[in-house]
Formats: sequence, structure tokens, C-alpha cells
Amino acid sequence: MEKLIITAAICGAETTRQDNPNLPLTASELAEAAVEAEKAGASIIHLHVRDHDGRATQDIEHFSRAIDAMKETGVSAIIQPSTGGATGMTWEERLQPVNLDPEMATLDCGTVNFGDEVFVNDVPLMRRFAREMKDRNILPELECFDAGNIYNALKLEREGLLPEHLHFGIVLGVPGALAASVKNLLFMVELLPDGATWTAAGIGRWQLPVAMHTILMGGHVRVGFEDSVQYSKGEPAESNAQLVSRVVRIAGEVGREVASPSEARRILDIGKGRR
Ligand code: KMH
Ligand code: ZN
Repeated sequence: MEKLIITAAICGAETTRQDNPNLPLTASELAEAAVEAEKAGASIIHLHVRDHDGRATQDIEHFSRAIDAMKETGVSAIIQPSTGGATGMTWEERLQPVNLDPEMATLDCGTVNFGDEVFVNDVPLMRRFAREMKDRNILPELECFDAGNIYNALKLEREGLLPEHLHFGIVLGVPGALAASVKNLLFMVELLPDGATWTAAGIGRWQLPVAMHTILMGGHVRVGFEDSVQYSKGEPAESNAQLVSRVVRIAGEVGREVASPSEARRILDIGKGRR
């Protein structure tokens, strides 16, 4: 099996300090969370940013400040800004962080119910995001919340809008999208094309079981406050690093080595031809 790439989704767009007072929000808190998560074993930082009131924003200045702070603090992990943002944002708002030419960014592959709201990703939006990422040599993480999302990604591939190496993000357990279960994880993974890599994330109490099964299945794992603010039932997580450390420990127990940031770049085929 390939070494395990661990993504730390350190903040998200929906979580609040009421959910967990340890949630990082400002640029310096995000940088500290990222550096600690990397020390614990993360090689990708999935990044959302917040405005001065703690609300989700896709403003390029906020992304720029957070990314600069991360680099100044010594983060060498791949920084993967979200182009999903929060429900209700326009595509123009959401796409802003690609102008910073990150190595990776998320590309959400279909419209889904998202709790009481709708997360809109129609085909023209997906095409536009994919084209922009391809032109800038940014590796998209093809976020799939439901099985139909995988077919949408494959449609983009047929249209020539994706890079040679495909990397999927399977997110299970968003209320309104595909529920988290081992059966659904297997079902999703079996739909992926040969040669693709994949990272899985389980929302809420499914964070740990999805991570454990994914380690054994040869996929890569995402954990962090974006997906669950609890370490276990009734126990708030102390930090993103704490959640990453648990994955590293479990992977170690079953003999799966953890990838460094440079090994993650090689596995994901990142870096070729970048400015
Ligand atoms: N906040 C969700 C509505 C992504 O980062 O690309 C979308 C999301 C996906 O978090
Ligand atoms: Zn996200």
C-alpha cells in the first residue's frame, strides 16, 4: 500500500466556537493549528477562512493572510484552499483562492442537500472551476458527497478538464447527502477509475470509523474540526493535531506508514510544471 496521506481539515465553514472553543479562526490560530497538525503527521491542510466576526468568507485577502502565516510558521504541508466555501455563496466568491495558485484546491462535484440548505454545484460551475484549476496547474481534490458526484467528475474528465492524475475526496455523512457507512464507503470506492487516489472523511461520529476502514482499504484519510469537533462521544477535541495523532497511531498499529508532505506530493503527482 502507498503511504498514508493525512489531511487536516482544521476549521471548516460551519463549525463555531460554541461547538468547540478550541476551533482555530484567525490567521495566526489557523497557522498554529496547521503547524501542529503537520508535526502530528498531516501532509495536507484543507483550508477555510473566516472574517473578523468568525463568519465563513472566501475573500482572497483572508486566504492570503492565513497562507502567509502558515508559511512563516514553517508549514511545508500542501495547503488546499476550499472552493466550496459555505452554502449560498456565489461561484465568483468561491473561486477567489485559486488566484493564489495553491498546489491543490477542492472542486465540489455536484449539488447536494447540506443540512437544511442546498450546496449548489451545477455542471457549468464545475466546468468553470475545473478549467481554471487546469490552466493554473492546481490539482483538484474532486469532492464527492454522493455517488452521482463521481459520475459528474468522470464527465469533466471526458471533457478534458481534469489533470492526468485524478484525486477524489469522498465525504460521507453530510445530512442530506450519502450517509456514512462501511457499505457506502466500499460502494463509492468501487466507482472510482483505476489509478485514481482517494481520501475519505466521515462527518460527526463517523470520523473515526471511516478513517479506520480507509486505512485498511489503502485510501487516504481526512480528519479535523471541519468534520467533527468531538474526539469521542461527549468529549470535545483538544486540537486538530490530537485528531491527526490518533490516525497516525492506528495506522502504525496496522503497519501503514504515514506520508511526509514531499511523499504526498509524489503520490498525488503534484509539482510537475508548476511555476
Ligand atoms: N462548507 C461546505 C458547504 C469544500 O471545502 O470544498 C462545502 C465544503 C466543501 O466544505
Ligand atoms: Zn471544506
